[in-house]
Amino acid sequence: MSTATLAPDVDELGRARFEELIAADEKVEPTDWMPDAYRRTLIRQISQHAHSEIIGMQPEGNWITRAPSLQRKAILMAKVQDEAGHGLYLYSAAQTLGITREEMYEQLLSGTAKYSSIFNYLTPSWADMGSIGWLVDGAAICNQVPLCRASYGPYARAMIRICKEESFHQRQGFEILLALMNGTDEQRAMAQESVDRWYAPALMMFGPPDDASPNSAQSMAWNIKRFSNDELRQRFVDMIVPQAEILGVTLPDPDLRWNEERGHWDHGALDWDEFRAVLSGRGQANSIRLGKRRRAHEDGAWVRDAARAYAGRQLSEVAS
Ligand code: BYC
Repeated sequence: MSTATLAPDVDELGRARFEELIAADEKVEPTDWMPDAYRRTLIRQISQHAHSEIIGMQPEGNWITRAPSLQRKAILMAKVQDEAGHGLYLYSAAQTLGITREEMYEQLLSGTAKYSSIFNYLTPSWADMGSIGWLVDGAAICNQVPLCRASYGPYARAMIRICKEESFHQRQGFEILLALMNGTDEQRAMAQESVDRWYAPALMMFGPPDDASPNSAQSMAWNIKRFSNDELRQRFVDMIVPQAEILGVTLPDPDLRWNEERGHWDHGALDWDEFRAVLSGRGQANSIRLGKRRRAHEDGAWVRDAARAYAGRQLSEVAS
């Protein structure tokens, strides 16, 4: 029998097994057969998530040398290092799908891969470290806890550890803002001004509204996404309204009100033109973020060369 006649049977068996796994809500592992589109979707989402973690080190890295105390500096350094770690777990998870790390870096550096819109905003004040922790990591947790149950095993397992660390990140941000809100009038004004800038961009992190989200339906059918973009955005708003009250900050949304019938907080419309502009490279900091990443990659070339030369020598010693 020729391979040409065998191949469809192998694919059919693989497809049936894949559909069984998805229907039973079990994990798909790297050695399992999977449809090309499922593989491509995962590579897109996981690599973009990894890029977001790596680019996401910059807005906070900007404040490490200017943190207001030794303790704040130590905490911020630990958080930024965690983000590097998250990027590495995620690149490793994506590599199990057959893409190399070099290909992913190339997509990021050439601007063909996206990373989260939120990291294209500037961090001009110390209070932004609080807002990033509270709002950005808070939004990340709402989005990422369901990803711990994503159907692709390596992604789901990476997300479990990431979510544990994100919880600490959110608390440290909340605590920075709480300290400022318990401080002087100037400190309170600094915290409020920062929350005013980060609130809407944080809500946009969840992606376009459901009726403008081309990937959601298929990703939900494959158990990659468990909730829609709007459902998760709603969860986030419901979570932060009482937290804002504890902090004593005002959320900059005149349409924010409790909807008795729905049992949720209604929020105002978001500026999706701004979101699209940021995605197309016209945000406050797109060129700063990518420029810095490209320079870091070039500066690190000697480390990669040295590691390759060392690995080559080890291999030739084993072979001889
Ligand atoms: N920014 O059909 P949709 C962190 C794109 S890092 C940019 O709804 P999907 C942290 C989307 O990719 C957190 N692009 O897509 C790190 C798609 O374009 P493509 C990062 C966005 O994939 C350091 C198009 O819009 N989190 O926490 O079903 C310090 C249509 O969207 C955005 C993740 O990456 C956006 N905000 O759903 C502190 C989570 N939103 O790819 C904190 C994992 C949408 O077709 N990712 N787009 O060209 C996801 O959960 C999903 O990919 C999304 C989008 C919910 C983001």
